[in-house]
Amino acid sequence: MTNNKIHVIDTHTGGEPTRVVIAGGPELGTGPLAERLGIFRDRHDRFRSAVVNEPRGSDVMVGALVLEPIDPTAAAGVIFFNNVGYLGMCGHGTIGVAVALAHLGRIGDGTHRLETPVGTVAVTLDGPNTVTIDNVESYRLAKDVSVEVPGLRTYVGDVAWGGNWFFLVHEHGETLRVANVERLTEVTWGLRQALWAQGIRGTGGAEIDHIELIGPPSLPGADSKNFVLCPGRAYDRSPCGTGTSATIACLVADGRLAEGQVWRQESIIGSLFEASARIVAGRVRPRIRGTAYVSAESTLILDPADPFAWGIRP
Ligand code: PYC
Repeated sequence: MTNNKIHVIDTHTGGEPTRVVIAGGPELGTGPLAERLGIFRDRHDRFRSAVVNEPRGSDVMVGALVLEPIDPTAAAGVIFFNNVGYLGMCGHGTIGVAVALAHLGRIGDGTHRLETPVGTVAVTLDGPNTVTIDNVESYRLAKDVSVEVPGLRTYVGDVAWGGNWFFLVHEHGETLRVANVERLTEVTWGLRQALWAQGIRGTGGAEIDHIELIGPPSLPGADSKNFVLCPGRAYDRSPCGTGTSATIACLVADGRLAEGQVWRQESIIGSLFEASARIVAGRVRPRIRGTAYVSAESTLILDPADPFAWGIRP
């Protein structure tokens, strides 16, 4: 049973929205966040749809359910979700959650920990809008993997983990501009389907459900620009925190980025994250810095008489 009133704070991080659910979410128990995600998915999936899908949301909306953490010294637990399912981690969403918690006065400047289904991350708040994330360990699983996309061409890219699974492509022949998002969506959606069809997977057989095209920057001082296709076919308006983490892991693996060196990642709409690598016990822990703003604080109402109360689901 879910409450019929849901308290949310909407934020956007570099243009990418996050709807942060503060109260009114389903009861998921007190187990590890990965276990709670399983309960959410198996028993309360319509709540996900109610929060992020039309008519209240849109395909681009990412939800973040704020929960009690297991470790009482952590600030919160959080499960991220979107128009089609659930995310392991979400960088832009984590920045949005930290800004929403600060808006509520629940956290102040300084470093706090957030538990996610794929591990604990640290967030450092530097004023009301600027957040630095110390992300989960990130790594490249495979380099120079060829994938043939029927009707298009063969692409070569890297498979990497940054809190979600990514296929990162540099040589794609596309121009990364907002005016081209339909073409970029066609190419990246084709890549995702081809990866699956050709049995190219992440660790443990996980689907590679985020595709990142990388190209030259437009902003002065930026190092590169990306286009990231998310699992539900929407593109990330932000530079994608987990995608930038996967990029950082690949750059370190190639010897192109030293520990602490700053990498400025521009998004397809021209928003920016600053990223760097920390090396902890020989492993890459990316650090991502970005800004988010609160755009609304509201109550969602689930009216039992509303035929679309639980969202329009495919
Ligand atoms: O910022 O990590 C991210 C992200 C994943 C999907 C959308 N944004």
